[in-house]
This record gives sequence, structure tokens and C-alpha cells, in this order.
Amino acid sequence: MALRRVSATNELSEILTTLEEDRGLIVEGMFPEDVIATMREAILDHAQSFAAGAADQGLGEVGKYFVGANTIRFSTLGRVSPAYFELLDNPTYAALADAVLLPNCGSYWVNTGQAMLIGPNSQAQMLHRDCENWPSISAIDWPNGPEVTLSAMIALDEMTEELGATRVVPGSHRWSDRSRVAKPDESFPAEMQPGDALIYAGKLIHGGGANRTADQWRNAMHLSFVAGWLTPEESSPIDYSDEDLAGQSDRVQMLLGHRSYQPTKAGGGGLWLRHVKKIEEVSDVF
Ligand SMILES: O=C(O)CCC(=O)C(=O)O
Ligand SMILES: [Fe+2]
Repeated sequence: MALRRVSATNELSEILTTLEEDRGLIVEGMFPEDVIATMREAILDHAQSFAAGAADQGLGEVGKYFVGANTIRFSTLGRVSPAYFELLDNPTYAALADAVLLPNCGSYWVNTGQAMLIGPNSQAQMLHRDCENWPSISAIDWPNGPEVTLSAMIALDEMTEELGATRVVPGSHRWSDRSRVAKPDESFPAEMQPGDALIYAGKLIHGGGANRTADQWRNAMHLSFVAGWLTPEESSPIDYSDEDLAGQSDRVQMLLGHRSYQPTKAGGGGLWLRHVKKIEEVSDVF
């Protein structure tokens, strides 16, 4: 069972069916070349100020082990380049996220948008499921419980197996034993061109590949969403001010936590009322 690839120009229904069945696929040409080129340049420039291996995701040594000794990671990408907001508004990714997540929540938001650059001579990352960020949810009725997160690994440059393309374990979302550890030879590399994306749901096992080159970096970024009733990895609502998001679409503002959670697609909830009123109209309550 291999990792399937489809073109972003194919019928959306075909992409959706493949994602529903496999919970992971490569969508070729998903993001526009110019947006990817802008994001790439900004990320590589910003990366100059980070020491490889420094990101520990707030977990100390465990986090360092997870991200790798020679990787560079950083988030709050909207401050690195406004091209990030265009990625958030991508219509294909929006349709896929709506299909996977909205059956399980009224609205979803950004889990994290992160530069994930793997340096030369790096070991493979441990294989894992992103839904294990919220283990008490994954445990419910495994493997039939709800998908609560959807991720994209987006190629900024070519991603080959040798460079450390993300590895995916097809079928692992259906394994009856959630604690079964994937063997390295059960995984396939998601080789991609710039602008292609590996889209995968939280239950699919995957991990960053080993970068076996002596002197080249694997340049990719991650962009994931999570059900609005769960807390994301990244603290977007406080990382972006109202001014930062002025002029962005309602969707971008919602994805970055500048809207209240909606329990159902029809609305409801919303103590801050930011999804139905402009903040200026309710600011006297603060
Ligand atoms: O770097 C990669 O290819 C994957 C990273 C990843 O899956 C993660 O950190 O959760
Ligand atoms: Fe992951």
C-alpha cells in the first residue's frame, strides 16, 4: 500500500475521497509558486537567526529529541511573511479541512504553522501520530473516534528521500492497536516539488525523514488545524494583534483565534461575540 498522489487541478471530490480513505496523500501543486517562493525566502532569511537544535517545544530534552539535534523550527509565520495568510486562505486546503474536521466541531483553528528545516546528517524523527498531542481524545473509541486535527507538510524546495522527506505509514490510521510502533520499513517518503503538500489527518503515523546529505537542508513548512474545542500548540490569539490581522479575511482571523468558537456550523456560543460583531461594537465590555 503506497502513498497516493493527486494533482490539485483534479476534481475536489477525488482528492476528498482519497483523503477520506487513506487519511494522507500528496496534493501536487496545491499552493501557488509565487506564494511559496515568497514564504521560502522569508523563512530561510529568518532561519539565519536560529541555532540548529534549539527548538524544544517547551519540553526540554524530550522536545529536543523530538525535533532533532540539527533542525531549525519556528512559528508565528505571519510575522515572518504575510504570504502565510495566503496559505491560510488556500481554497483547496480549506475544503479538505472542512470535510475532515467540521463533522467533529463547529469551527477549527490553526494548530501551528511552523518552519521545519532539517539539517544535513540528521537522523529520522520518531514516527508518531499528530493526534497524540491530545491523547485523551485519541483514546476514545480508537480507531473509530473523531479526527480532530489535519496537517500539511508543504515543500518549499524539492523534498527527496535523501533530503529527509516526511515518511508516512499508510493504513496506520486503521490499526486496532494504537500503541503498535511502526517499523521503519513500513513507511514511505513523501517526495515533493515546491508547492506540493502532504496532507494527513491526525491518526496517520508519519515523521520527518533522515537527511543523509552532507551539506543540504530540507526546507519545508508545516501548517495544521485543530478542532476549535481543543487548545492548539501555537498561541495565535496573543501572537497576532487586531492590527496585525486588520484587512485579513474573516477565515484568517478565525483561524488565528480572533473569533469565538462556534459549537455548530450554524453558530451559537461565542462569549466574546467577535464572530457576529466587530470588536469596537462590544469593546465597552472589556
Ligand atoms: O519534519 C517532518 O517532516 C515532520 C514533522 C512532524 O511530523 C512533527 O514534528 O510533528
Ligand atoms: Fe507530526
